[in-house]
Amino acid sequence: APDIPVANVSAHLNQLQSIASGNGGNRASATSGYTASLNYIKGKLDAAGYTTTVQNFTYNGQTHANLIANWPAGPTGPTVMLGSHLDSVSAGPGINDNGSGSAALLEVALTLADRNPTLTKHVRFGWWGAEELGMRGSTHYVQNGGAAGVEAYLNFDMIASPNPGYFVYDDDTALEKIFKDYYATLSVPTEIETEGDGRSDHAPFKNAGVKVGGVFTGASSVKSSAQATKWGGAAGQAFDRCYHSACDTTSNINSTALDRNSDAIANALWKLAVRSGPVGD
Ligand code: DTR
Ligand code: CA
Ligand code: ZN
Ligand code: ZN
Ligand code: ZN
Repeated sequence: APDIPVANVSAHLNQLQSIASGNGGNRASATSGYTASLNYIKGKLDAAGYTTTVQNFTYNGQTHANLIANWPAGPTGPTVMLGSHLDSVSAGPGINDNGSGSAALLEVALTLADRNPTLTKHVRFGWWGAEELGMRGSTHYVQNGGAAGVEAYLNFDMIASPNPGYFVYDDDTALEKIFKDYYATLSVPTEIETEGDGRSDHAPFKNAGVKVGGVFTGASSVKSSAQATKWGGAAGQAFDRCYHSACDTTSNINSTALDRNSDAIANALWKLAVRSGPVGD
Protein backbone atom coordinates (compact mmCIF):
# COMPACT_ATOMS: atom_id res chain seq x y z
CA ALA A 1 0.00 0.00 0.00
CA PRO A 2 1.19 3.54 -0.69
CA ASP A 3 2.55 5.77 2.02
CA ILE A 4 0.20 8.71 2.62
CA PRO A 5 2.20 11.95 2.95
CA VAL A 6 1.13 13.42 6.28
CA ALA A 7 1.94 16.90 4.93
CA ASN A 8 -0.93 16.49 2.47
CA VAL A 9 -3.31 15.51 5.26
CA SER A 10 -2.17 18.49 7.34
CA ALA A 11 -2.81 20.76 4.36
CA HIS A 12 -6.44 19.59 4.31
CA LEU A 13 -6.65 20.27 8.06
CA ASN A 14 -5.34 23.79 7.47
CA GLN A 15 -8.14 24.30 4.93
CA LEU A 16 -10.77 23.06 7.38
CA GLN A 17 -9.31 25.36 10.05
CA SER A 18 -9.55 28.41 7.80
CA ILE A 19 -13.07 27.38 6.78
CA ALA A 20 -14.09 27.31 10.45
CA SER A 21 -12.38 30.65 11.11
CA GLY A 22 -14.27 32.18 8.20
CA ASN A 23 -17.62 30.78 9.30
CA GLY A 24 -18.16 31.74 12.91
CA GLY A 25 -15.47 29.47 14.35
CA ASN A 26 -17.08 26.09 13.75
CA ARG A 27 -18.16 23.57 11.11
CA ALA A 28 -21.35 22.35 12.79
CA SER A 29 -23.80 20.40 10.67
CA ALA A 30 -26.29 22.52 8.68
CA THR A 31 -24.14 25.65 9.04
CA SER A 32 -22.13 27.54 6.42
CA GLY A 33 -18.94 26.10 7.91
CA TYR A 34 -20.15 22.57 7.24
CA THR A 35 -21.28 23.42 3.71
CA ALA A 36 -17.90 24.98 2.95
CA SER A 37 -16.16 21.88 4.38
CA LEU A 38 -18.25 19.60 2.18
CA ASN A 39 -17.62 21.73 -0.91
CA TYR A 40 -13.87 21.67 -0.25
CA ILE A 41 -13.79 17.88 -0.14
CA LYS A 42 -16.26 17.47 -3.01
CA GLY A 43 -14.19 19.75 -5.24
CA LYS A 44 -11.06 17.68 -4.70
CA LEU A 45 -12.89 14.41 -5.31
CA ASP A 46 -14.64 15.66 -8.46
CA ALA A 47 -11.31 16.84 -9.86
CA ALA A 48 -9.83 13.41 -9.16
CA GLY A 49 -12.56 11.58 -11.08
CA TYR A 50 -14.91 10.42 -8.34
CA THR A 51 -18.66 10.21 -8.84
CA THR A 52 -19.93 12.32 -5.94
CA THR A 53 -23.43 12.66 -4.53
CA VAL A 54 -24.69 15.10 -1.91
CA GLN A 55 -27.41 13.34 0.08
CA ASN A 56 -29.61 15.84 1.95
CA PHE A 57 -31.69 14.93 4.98
CA THR A 58 -33.68 16.88 7.56
CA TYR A 59 -33.22 16.67 11.30
CA ASN A 60 -34.65 19.04 13.92
CA GLY A 61 -36.16 21.15 11.13
CA GLN A 62 -32.77 21.74 9.50
CA THR A 63 -31.35 20.44 6.24
CA HIS A 64 -28.12 18.45 6.66
CA ALA A 65 -25.93 16.73 4.07
CA ASN A 66 -23.85 13.60 3.56
CA LEU A 67 -21.19 13.47 0.84
CA ILE A 68 -20.91 10.08 -0.89
CA ALA A 69 -18.10 9.35 -3.34
CA ASN A 70 -17.94 6.27 -5.57
CA TRP A 71 -14.73 5.35 -7.35
CA PRO A 72 -15.90 4.53 -10.90
CA ALA A 73 -13.25 1.93 -11.71
CA GLY A 74 -13.34 -1.76 -10.78
CA PRO A 75 -16.25 -4.12 -10.14
CA THR A 76 -19.69 -2.79 -9.28
CA GLY A 77 -19.70 -4.88 -6.10
CA PRO A 78 -19.39 -6.09 -3.42
CA THR A 79 -18.58 -2.74 -1.81
CA VAL A 80 -15.95 -1.73 0.71
CA MET A 81 -16.95 1.61 2.30
CA LEU A 82 -14.87 3.99 4.38
CA GLY A 83 -16.42 6.88 6.32
CA SER A 84 -15.78 9.82 8.62
CA HIS A 85 -18.11 12.42 10.01
CA LEU A 86 -17.39 15.87 8.65
CA ASP A 87 -19.35 17.94 11.19
CA SER A 88 -17.91 19.54 14.30
CA VAL A 89 -19.64 20.56 17.47
CA SER A 90 -20.71 24.22 17.54
CA ALA A 91 -18.15 24.94 20.28
CA GLY A 92 -15.15 24.87 17.93
CA PRO A 93 -13.52 23.99 14.60
CA GLY A 94 -13.41 20.21 15.24
CA ILE A 95 -9.97 19.63 13.74
CA ASN A 96 -9.28 16.37 15.59
CA ASP A 97 -12.98 15.60 15.96
CA ASN A 98 -13.35 14.97 13.15
CA GLY A 99 -11.25 16.89 10.68
CA SER A 100 -8.56 14.26 11.26
CA GLY A 101 -10.66 11.37 9.94
CA SER A 102 -12.17 13.48 7.15
CA ALA A 103 -8.79 14.76 5.93
CA ALA A 104 -7.07 11.38 6.11
CA LEU A 105 -9.92 9.78 4.17
CA LEU A 106 -9.75 12.51 1.52
CA GLU A 107 -6.02 11.96 1.04
CA VAL A 108 -6.49 8.18 0.82
CA ALA A 109 -9.23 8.68 -1.78
CA LEU A 110 -7.00 11.01 -3.80
CA THR A 111 -4.17 8.48 -3.58
CA LEU A 112 -6.45 5.69 -4.83
CA ALA A 113 -7.42 7.86 -7.80
CA ASP A 114 -3.81 8.75 -8.50
CA ARG A 115 -2.59 5.13 -8.35
CA ASN A 116 -5.75 3.72 -9.99
CA PRO A 117 -4.87 0.10 -9.06
CA THR A 118 -6.75 -2.99 -10.23
CA LEU A 119 -9.61 -3.51 -7.77
CA THR A 120 -11.35 -6.65 -6.49
CA LYS A 121 -14.19 -4.69 -4.84
CA HIS A 122 -16.19 -1.54 -5.43
CA VAL A 123 -14.81 1.33 -3.32
CA ARG A 124 -17.03 4.00 -1.77
CA PHE A 125 -16.32 6.83 0.68
CA GLY A 126 -18.71 8.76 2.91
CA TRP A 127 -18.42 12.03 4.82
CA TRP A 128 -21.29 12.21 7.29
CA GLY A 129 -23.38 15.13 8.48
CA ALA A 130 -24.87 15.48 11.97
CA GLU A 131 -22.85 12.79 13.72
CA GLU A 132 -22.58 15.09 16.72
CA LEU A 133 -26.37 15.30 16.78
CA GLY A 134 -26.60 11.53 17.18
CA MET A 135 -25.13 9.86 14.09
CA ARG A 136 -28.02 11.28 12.06
CA GLY A 137 -26.25 11.28 8.67
CA SER A 138 -24.98 7.71 8.76
CA THR A 139 -28.32 6.54 10.17
CA HIS A 140 -30.20 8.29 7.35
CA TYR A 141 -27.86 6.72 4.80
CA VAL A 142 -28.33 3.19 6.17
CA GLN A 143 -32.09 3.57 6.63
CA ASN A 144 -32.34 4.59 2.96
CA GLY A 145 -30.64 1.45 1.68
CA GLY A 146 -27.04 2.61 1.84
CA ALA A 147 -25.74 -0.58 3.40
CA ALA A 148 -26.96 -2.76 0.50
CA GLY A 149 -24.03 -4.68 -0.97
CA VAL A 150 -21.59 -3.23 1.56
CA GLU A 151 -19.46 -6.06 2.90
CA ALA A 152 -17.29 -3.92 5.16
CA TYR A 153 -17.53 -0.40 6.58
CA LEU A 154 -14.47 1.26 8.11
CA ASN A 155 -15.01 4.27 10.40
CA PHE A 156 -12.47 6.98 11.28
CA ASP A 157 -13.53 9.39 13.99
CA MET A 158 -10.73 11.11 15.97
CA ILE A 159 -7.48 9.61 14.66
CA ALA A 160 -4.90 12.26 15.70
CA SER A 161 -5.57 13.11 19.35
CA PRO A 162 -2.81 15.24 20.92
CA ASN A 163 -2.11 12.67 23.66
CA PRO A 164 -2.87 9.67 21.50
CA GLY A 165 -3.73 6.09 22.23
CA TYR A 166 -3.87 3.50 19.46
CA PHE A 167 -7.26 1.82 19.72
CA VAL A 168 -8.64 -0.65 17.19
CA TYR A 169 -12.36 -1.39 16.89
CA ASP A 170 -13.06 -4.95 18.01
CA ASP A 171 -16.38 -5.44 16.24
CA ASP A 172 -15.11 -7.76 13.50
CA THR A 173 -12.12 -10.05 14.06
CA ALA A 174 -10.80 -9.98 10.50
CA LEU A 175 -11.01 -6.20 10.20
CA GLU A 176 -9.47 -5.78 13.65
CA LYS A 177 -6.57 -8.00 12.55
CA ILE A 178 -5.83 -5.87 9.49
CA PHE A 179 -5.26 -2.85 11.70
CA LYS A 180 -3.44 -4.75 14.48
CA ASP A 181 -1.09 -6.39 11.99
CA TYR A 182 -0.34 -3.02 10.41
CA TYR A 183 0.53 -1.47 13.75
CA ALA A 184 2.70 -4.49 14.53
CA THR A 185 4.83 -3.58 11.49
CA LEU A 186 5.40 -0.20 13.18
CA SER A 187 6.03 -1.90 16.55
CA VAL A 188 3.17 0.14 17.95
CA PRO A 189 1.06 -1.78 20.49
CA THR A 190 -2.71 -1.43 20.22
CA GLU A 191 -5.69 -1.81 22.54
CA ILE A 192 -9.23 -2.66 21.59
CA GLU A 193 -11.64 0.26 21.40
CA THR A 194 -14.33 -0.46 23.96
CA GLU A 195 -16.22 2.77 24.61
CA GLY A 196 -17.20 3.38 20.98
CA ASP A 197 -20.05 0.98 20.38
CA GLY A 198 -22.98 3.22 19.66
CA ARG A 199 -20.65 6.20 19.84
CA SER A 200 -19.89 6.79 16.16
CA ASP A 201 -20.98 6.20 12.59
CA HIS A 202 -20.10 2.52 12.49
CA ALA A 203 -23.11 1.82 14.74
CA PRO A 204 -25.86 2.03 12.09
CA PHE A 205 -23.82 -0.19 9.75
CA LYS A 206 -23.18 -2.73 12.51
CA ASN A 207 -26.88 -2.75 13.38
CA ALA A 208 -27.61 -3.49 9.70
CA GLY A 209 -25.31 -6.54 9.83
CA VAL A 210 -22.33 -4.98 8.04
CA LYS A 211 -18.84 -5.93 9.22
CA VAL A 212 -17.31 -2.81 10.78
CA GLY A 213 -13.86 -1.74 11.85
CA GLY A 214 -11.74 1.31 12.39
CA VAL A 215 -9.21 3.06 14.59
CA PHE A 216 -9.44 5.74 17.27
CA THR A 217 -6.91 7.77 19.27
CA GLY A 218 -9.09 8.66 22.26
CA ALA A 219 -11.32 11.48 23.49
CA SER A 220 -11.96 12.74 27.01
CA SER A 221 -10.90 9.56 28.83
CA VAL A 222 -7.61 9.80 30.73
CA LYS A 223 -4.43 8.01 29.60
CA SER A 224 -3.19 5.63 32.32
CA SER A 225 0.46 5.35 33.36
CA ALA A 226 0.58 1.88 31.76
CA GLN A 227 -0.71 3.39 28.52
CA ALA A 228 1.79 6.25 28.73
CA THR A 229 4.55 3.67 29.14
CA LYS A 230 3.53 1.83 25.97
CA TRP A 231 2.54 4.83 23.84
CA GLY A 232 4.36 7.80 25.29
CA GLY A 233 2.52 11.00 26.06
CA ALA A 234 1.15 12.20 29.37
CA ALA A 235 -0.32 9.85 31.98
CA GLY A 236 -3.21 11.27 33.92
CA GLN A 237 -4.24 13.54 31.06
CA ALA A 238 -7.07 13.12 28.56
CA PHE A 239 -6.23 11.66 25.17
CA ASP A 240 -7.81 14.84 23.75
CA ARG A 241 -8.14 17.60 26.34
CA CYS A 242 -9.78 19.84 23.72
CA TYR A 243 -12.55 17.35 22.97
CA HIS A 244 -15.69 19.28 21.95
CA SER A 245 -13.94 22.53 22.84
CA ALA A 246 -12.90 25.70 21.07
CA CYS A 247 -9.27 24.58 21.36
CA ASP A 248 -9.80 21.65 18.97
CA THR A 249 -7.73 23.51 16.36
CA THR A 250 -4.81 22.54 14.11
CA SER A 251 -2.57 22.78 17.20
CA ASN A 252 -4.64 19.98 18.76
CA ILE A 253 -3.19 17.37 16.39
CA ASN A 254 -0.48 14.77 17.01
CA SER A 255 1.10 14.47 13.57
CA THR A 256 2.72 11.10 14.30
CA ALA A 257 -0.70 9.64 15.07
CA LEU A 258 -2.15 11.40 12.02
CA ASP A 259 0.57 9.90 9.82
CA ARG A 260 0.34 6.39 11.27
CA ASN A 261 -3.45 6.30 11.00
CA SER A 262 -3.53 7.75 7.48
CA ASP A 263 -1.15 4.97 6.44
CA ALA A 264 -3.22 2.41 8.37
CA ILE A 265 -6.31 3.46 6.41
CA ALA A 266 -4.49 3.13 3.07
CA ASN A 267 -3.15 -0.27 4.14
CA ALA A 268 -6.63 -1.51 5.07
CA LEU A 269 -8.13 -0.29 1.79
CA TRP A 270 -5.41 -1.95 -0.24
CA LYS A 271 -5.76 -5.20 1.73
CA LEU A 272 -9.55 -5.28 1.28
CA ALA A 273 -10.07 -3.97 -2.25
CA VAL A 274 -6.87 -3.94 -4.33
CA ARG A 275 -5.74 -6.96 -6.33
CA SER A 276 -2.37 -8.02 -4.99
CA GLY A 277 -0.27 -9.37 -7.84
CA PRO A 278 3.01 -11.32 -7.50
CA VAL A 279 4.93 -8.07 -7.34
CA GLY A 280 2.37 -6.35 -5.14
CA ASP A 281 0.64 -3.08 -6.04
N1 DTR B 1 -18.68 10.20 19.81
C1 DTR B 1 -17.49 10.65 19.09
C2 DTR B 1 -16.26 10.50 19.94
C3 DTR B 1 -16.05 9.12 20.40
C4 DTR B 1 -16.19 8.68 21.67
N2 DTR B 1 -15.89 7.34 21.72
C5 DTR B 1 -15.59 6.93 20.48
C6 DTR B 1 -15.23 5.68 20.01
C7 DTR B 1 -14.99 5.53 18.64
C8 DTR B 1 -15.09 6.62 17.79
C9 DTR B 1 -15.44 7.89 18.26
C10 DTR B 1 -15.68 8.02 19.63
C11 DTR B 1 -17.64 12.09 18.72
O1 DTR B 1 -17.69 12.93 19.62
O2 DTR B 1 -17.68 12.37 17.51
CA1 CA C 1 2.56 8.33 5.89
ZN1 ZN D 1 -17.51 14.76 18.76
ZN1 ZN E 1 -16.28 12.49 16.19
ZN1 ZN F 1 -17.26 -1.29 18.44
